[in-house]
Amino acid sequence: MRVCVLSGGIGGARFTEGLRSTLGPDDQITVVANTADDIWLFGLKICPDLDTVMYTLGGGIDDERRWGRAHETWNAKEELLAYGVQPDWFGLGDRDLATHLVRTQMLSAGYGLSDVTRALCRRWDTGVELLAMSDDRVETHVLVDDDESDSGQRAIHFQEYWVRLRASVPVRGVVVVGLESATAGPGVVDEIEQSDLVVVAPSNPIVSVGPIVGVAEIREALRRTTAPVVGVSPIVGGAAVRGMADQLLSGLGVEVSAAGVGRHYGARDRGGLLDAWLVDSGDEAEVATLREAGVEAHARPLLMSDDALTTALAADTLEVGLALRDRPRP
Ligand code: FO1
Repeated sequence: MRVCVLSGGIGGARFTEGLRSTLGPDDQITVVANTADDIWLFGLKICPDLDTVMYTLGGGIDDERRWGRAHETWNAKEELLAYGVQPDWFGLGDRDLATHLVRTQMLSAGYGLSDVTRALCRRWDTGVELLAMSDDRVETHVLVDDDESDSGQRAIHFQEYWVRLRASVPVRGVVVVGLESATAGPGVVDEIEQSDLVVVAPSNPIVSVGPIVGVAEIREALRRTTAPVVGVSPIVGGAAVRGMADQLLSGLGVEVSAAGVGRHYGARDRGGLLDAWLVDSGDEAEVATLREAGVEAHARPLLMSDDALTTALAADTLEVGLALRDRPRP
């Protein structure tokens, strides 16, 4: 079986670990990862979501941060601080730096981001194919209040909004720079069209899933594919499991609930993204309102708090997806 996962960083990587445990050696998993989190710092191209997926599936992730490398040291960061160079709020570990050095060196030699990702993954033996949503430069910026500027707002890079400000200021808008002209990364459209199932991972709907489905060719492929598209809610009990999805959703006027995100993605047969939507067992009451919006919802345990639960969630997602595939298409 061929499964294609649309993923951001932490939640999507964890879900894909569960999928890998559920599927067998003859099955194939492709992860299409968000690249709009990417940032150029100190002359290096940093790709947080690609790296979180690669490190997590390759066994190199730091277990409690869920980003960057295990057994990390911070000598280079301390030296940069001593030179007083900015930004000092983004943690670049010594081991992690090697990834960015290799990536930047290959990009400068003319390789595309997807080629670079494939080369880096050879070391990590992730057991999946990891694709960049696009090889073009795409960067999410967040509009925040700024009483110094005459417009009263300014756009800051998502990483500054999240890492420096800890999502502590109101979101007035999100602008994904470069998205309208971005083309799908090599292999992405084929993968979506050839897969037996497409899963929208429990990632941030605004800054992770949003940019991926915002790539026109990807959005069209998702409309066309015969594969069922099943999503897993990143919102459980009205709150984000991790990260800052609630601040971004409410900032953009999307209800912070499994039903709110399901409606935001929309039912595929009404021009949206989803054929089915998994909500947490505790949010069972939202299934009915989702069905009114034409989104077929199923309540399952969504919290991936250990490997067994993560694997069970992946199995549930496959079960819902394959039941859809076997259903005669309208
Ligand atoms: N997240 C933080 O909260 N603090 C950091 O200093 C930080 C550094 C960092 C370096 C490389 C990398 O790949 C990710 C990093 N992240 C950091 C996570 C990053 O902000 C991700 O974009 C988020 O996890 C959201 O996807």
